[in-house]
Amino acid sequence: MNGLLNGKTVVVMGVANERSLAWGIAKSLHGAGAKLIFTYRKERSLAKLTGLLQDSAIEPLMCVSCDVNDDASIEAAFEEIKQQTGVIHGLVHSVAFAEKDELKGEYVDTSREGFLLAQDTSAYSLVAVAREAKKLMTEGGSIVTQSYIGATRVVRNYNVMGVAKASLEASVRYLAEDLGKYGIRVNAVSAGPIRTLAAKGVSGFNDIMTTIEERAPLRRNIDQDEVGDATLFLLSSLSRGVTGDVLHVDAGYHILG
Ligand code: KAL
Repeated sequence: MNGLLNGKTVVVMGVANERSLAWGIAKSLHGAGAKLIFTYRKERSLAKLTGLLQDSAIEPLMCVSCDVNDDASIEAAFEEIKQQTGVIHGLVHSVAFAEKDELKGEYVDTSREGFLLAQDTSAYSLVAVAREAKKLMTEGGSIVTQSYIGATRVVRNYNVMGVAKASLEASVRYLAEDLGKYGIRVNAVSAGPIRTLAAKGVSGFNDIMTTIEERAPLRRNIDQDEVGDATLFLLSSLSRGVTGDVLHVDAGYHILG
């Protein structure tokens, strides 16, 4: 317990199972003394989350249903959170989705529907939740989302998600400008590849992990706990002068030419 977030309340969106980046983040935030609120979409995720919380002896303030593709659901979730706590200090957005069919082959074949679904779930969702979170961040706050290097470079198969992450990172900058005057900071973590449920069954994932091991400055991959601690830094006052930024937690891979 390092106490960096003592007395702070943080909403964490996107725990699907123990491998989720959001779960690594939740553990770091709990260790820093934060009170945690979780949002989930699928009932299966709630069941997983409840089990994880019990096993780790983490007592959440609440778990609330939130479908980020639906404005009414987002508004209802934050209204429930408001009733429970009044004020929040942090928001972790760790949510993304693209149809499996769009994550292989050529980007040029992306369908209009697939493009819009990826943008809606993975990028617009940050804008929508930031708007609601802002109303509850009356003492200032920090918002952190999760990106990937496919936002700025072409990574095979990432395709429509790369364009969605580019949109997400641009949103981080525009939101940082809008919310800065309220003492609210907005940043992204760009994590190296991690074997999560979202990555499951996607072709080429193993090769990407091997490349990182061979080429990244640290010659290894990174894990959920490292993403958790970097996100903790961005949520805490240690990063009080940082906003609109993308922090790479990728063993240094992004500096390579
Ligand atoms: C180049 C990489 C290899 C993988 C390529 C694409 C990964 C895209 C991530 C995206 C979020 C995955 C999906 O939406 C998968 C979805 O179609 C099917 N899966 C699900 O529905 C599961 C059950 C749920 C939990 O997933 C979601 N999203 O709800 C990128 C790798 C190296 C790095 C990764 C995985 C980056 C990233 O963005 O996650």
